[in-house]
Amino acid sequence: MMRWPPCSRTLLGVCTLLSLALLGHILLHDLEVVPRELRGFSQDEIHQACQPGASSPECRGSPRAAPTQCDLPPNSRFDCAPDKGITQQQCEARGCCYVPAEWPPDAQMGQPWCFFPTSYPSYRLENLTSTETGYTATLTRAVPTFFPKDIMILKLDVLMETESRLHFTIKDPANRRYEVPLETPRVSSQAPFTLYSVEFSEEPFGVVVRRKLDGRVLLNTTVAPLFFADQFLQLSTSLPSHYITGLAEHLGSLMLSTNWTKITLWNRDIAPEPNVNLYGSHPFYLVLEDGGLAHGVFLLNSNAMDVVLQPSPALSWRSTGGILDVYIFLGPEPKSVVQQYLDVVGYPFMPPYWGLGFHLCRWGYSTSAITRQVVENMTRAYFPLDVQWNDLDYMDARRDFTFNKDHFGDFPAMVQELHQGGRRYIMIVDPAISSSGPAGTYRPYDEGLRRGVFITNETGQPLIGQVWPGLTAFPDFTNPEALDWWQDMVTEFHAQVPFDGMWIDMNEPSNFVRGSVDGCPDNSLENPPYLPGVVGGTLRAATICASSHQFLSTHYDLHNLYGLTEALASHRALVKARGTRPFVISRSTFAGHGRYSGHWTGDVWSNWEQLSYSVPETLLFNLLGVPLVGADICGFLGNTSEELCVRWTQLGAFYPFMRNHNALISQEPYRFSETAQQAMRKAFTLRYVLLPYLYTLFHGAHVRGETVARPLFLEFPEDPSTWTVDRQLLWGEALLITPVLEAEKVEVTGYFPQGTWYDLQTVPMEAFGSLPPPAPLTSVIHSKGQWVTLSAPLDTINVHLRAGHIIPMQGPALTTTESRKQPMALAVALTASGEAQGELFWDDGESLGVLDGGDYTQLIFLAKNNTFVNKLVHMSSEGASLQLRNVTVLGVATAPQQVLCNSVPVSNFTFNPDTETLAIPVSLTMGEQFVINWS
Ligand code: MIG
Repeated sequence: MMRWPPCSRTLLGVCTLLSLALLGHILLHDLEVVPRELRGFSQDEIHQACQPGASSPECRGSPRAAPTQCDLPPNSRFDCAPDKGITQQQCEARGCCYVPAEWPPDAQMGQPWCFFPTSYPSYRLENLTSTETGYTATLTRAVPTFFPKDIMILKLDVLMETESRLHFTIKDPANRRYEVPLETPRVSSQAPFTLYSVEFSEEPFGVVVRRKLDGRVLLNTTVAPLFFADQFLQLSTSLPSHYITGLAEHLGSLMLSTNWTKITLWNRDIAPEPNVNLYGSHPFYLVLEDGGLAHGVFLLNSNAMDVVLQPSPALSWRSTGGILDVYIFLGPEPKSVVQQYLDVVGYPFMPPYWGLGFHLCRWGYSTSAITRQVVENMTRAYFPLDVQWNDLDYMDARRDFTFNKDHFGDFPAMVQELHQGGRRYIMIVDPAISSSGPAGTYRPYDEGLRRGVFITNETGQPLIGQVWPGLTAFPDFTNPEALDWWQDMVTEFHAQVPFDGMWIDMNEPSNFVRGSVDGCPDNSLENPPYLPGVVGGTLRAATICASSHQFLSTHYDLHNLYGLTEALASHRALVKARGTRPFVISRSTFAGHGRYSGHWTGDVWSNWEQLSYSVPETLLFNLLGVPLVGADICGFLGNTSEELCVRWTQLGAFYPFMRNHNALISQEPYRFSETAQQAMRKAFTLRYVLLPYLYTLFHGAHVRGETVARPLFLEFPEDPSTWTVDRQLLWGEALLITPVLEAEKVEVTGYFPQGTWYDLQTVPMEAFGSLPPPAPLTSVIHSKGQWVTLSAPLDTINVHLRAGHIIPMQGPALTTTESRKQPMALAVALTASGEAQGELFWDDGESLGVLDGGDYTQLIFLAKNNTFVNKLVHMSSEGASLQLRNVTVLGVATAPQQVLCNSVPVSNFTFNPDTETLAIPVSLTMGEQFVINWS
């Protein structure tokens, strides 16, 4: 039960309001309750600056801002010239304050010289009324802003949807504007109790959201004026802390800098570098508050936008269209914030088991013979390989749904052979469809034309750009007909080549010419009054014309959804073509992408910097509900070094999606020295041994909205030292991975939260054959919450098992088809009080609908008082027959005299007093209930 908020004197009105609201009697007059110190500015001040009815274009005739209203600390100044650089005169003509300022050290952008006075006009709240779900009100603006087409009357809807989720929208009541076509939960009545309270400021209009528990203000939009013009929407808020993450996709540390940072969301094909708009857009952030509570905010808007962070701290959303559709998630734990966000955008899809194995790809496997050879080389060198890939090389003239009859003449046979070897096959598919051949020669285009699936230009003809096959048209995946057409193309091609998954690239969408081969028209969508900080200085850079037409709206509105909609189309098509769980990996993404597909981080360079950036990127996508993510192992652009490739393979073994891929240069594991290969093999073995645990984590993501790879702060939010850790990752709750991310290092320093951490490599896994013998000493870390320097020779990636957890493991093999038949083992890591718990989810690894059909096995493991048991939550025959051969208990302080398994003495147990490890060979199946105890 949550406590009632403290009713301090200033807040009396609020508490009154809330209590009354609960009783269903809202006194609307009580709403003038935002405490003065929270307000951006007062009513009097507003009247001073801009008399209602004034009409000059720049604050329409307002007098210069009075000097006192300009007396704001630099960090609290909100930019009054977001659209362009302006002179003092122009600034003051806007009714704003002009104060030149130094560029703050280390800031990504300068602080504004022209900023809003406290009195700058905004909207006024009127007619606030209660509804079934919350409140509704009208917002009116008396004075236009300096952007064209202000919407002077708006409708506010506040929906108190769940205990922890508040939702509000601001729209134009007179004209329907574009809204993101994402299916979101509909709620018909107000939550009976909420963790938040909502307050409104009447004039200037603002929303203030507090956490009832401690009264902390999580959102306060009164800090700057609200803008709602046709092509410029701005909503600013204070932030309760400097610890903010999210707002993908960008390259950089996990925590964003509030020292004047701009994040631009406009999906773009570009080799990742810091401070530029990248392939995906996720307008969601998570903030860690003092004490370790957390909240999140999601702006459901897909238009090109900037998000500005400043040191007060505050955040401004600046979007170029759509509506303001805002969700606030109260947590209070960071884990719950992620889950609450995913309740809105969707939980991740469940990948097939084989998708968690190793994937190998290269741009330049130019024939099927070479591709086969690669697979054979992997096997010869004893490297696992689950999925072989091909890049553009397989295609005929780089056209989708074709294959090159000279170089890949036996393509279907090659894929069938992979299947016979227990492997799977994936090939690249680009969205752009070749449009240049004579009619009747290329079915995807002919059919697409006939069915009207392509994005059109101003003349109503398919917009033509240029991508790999030459001239191309772009399917519009927001058109239901295009989904069916795509499904037909996929199914027909699958009937020829029985591929297993799709790699969807170039779906920002990427275009080698700006806009189209005919350029773009000159209109306000192409040249918006506010242009976010996009690379290339125009919306059409590396993509198609913003004003081109799609089924649901203009490309201007839908651009950021291109990858998501193609992922949905591909996911759906694969279900149809194959009838088992789809596997799609996409470059471009949007909020909610994880429902349909995973993501790889694009064209990263083979260098150490990119290696280390891949950790925060992986963590970030997990927070965004896209757990199936990874970078190209050993790097994509440029040439890797052996050492880099070893370290990258070690880290890559802990990417949820593990693929080695490169442009043109060979970097398969077997290319390197025997020493390097040994080191890599060790990492591969760890990966394959841990797959049952990884799969169980994906199940948790799929059914509970959990993360797979997760930042330390998710598990240890109350320890602020964890908040900025982004060179280590956790797998679930139990495994802490501390990779080496720098050249020529044989040690690595990592943060170990308070507790006991067991070096996973001390678990005797001889049973599995291929792991090296236990490493000596330093194996157990008893941490007070501290940085620990670990030994990390080239053949080692440090993996620690957290006390209190039990993980399932399985013998490795060269494919998951084989490893799934191996016996299992359990590692039981006891806390000081001797307890631990864990879980296993198991099914056939690829069928659809196993949860509904009940064809799965779910077990819980519990250890306590020198006793270890399993609990059968759900059983199916597949899981029931899994063999369990080994139980290793870590943290057994005194040598046991006797071990019993189901009351039968185990004679051949071993105990290592140095590592406090008790190894118990058993002969059980997972489907039988067991009790193991030691004394
Ligand atoms: O313009 O298909 O990010 O992984 O190898 C480059 C060729 C197109 C970009 C992808 C990369 C892929 C490459 N593609």
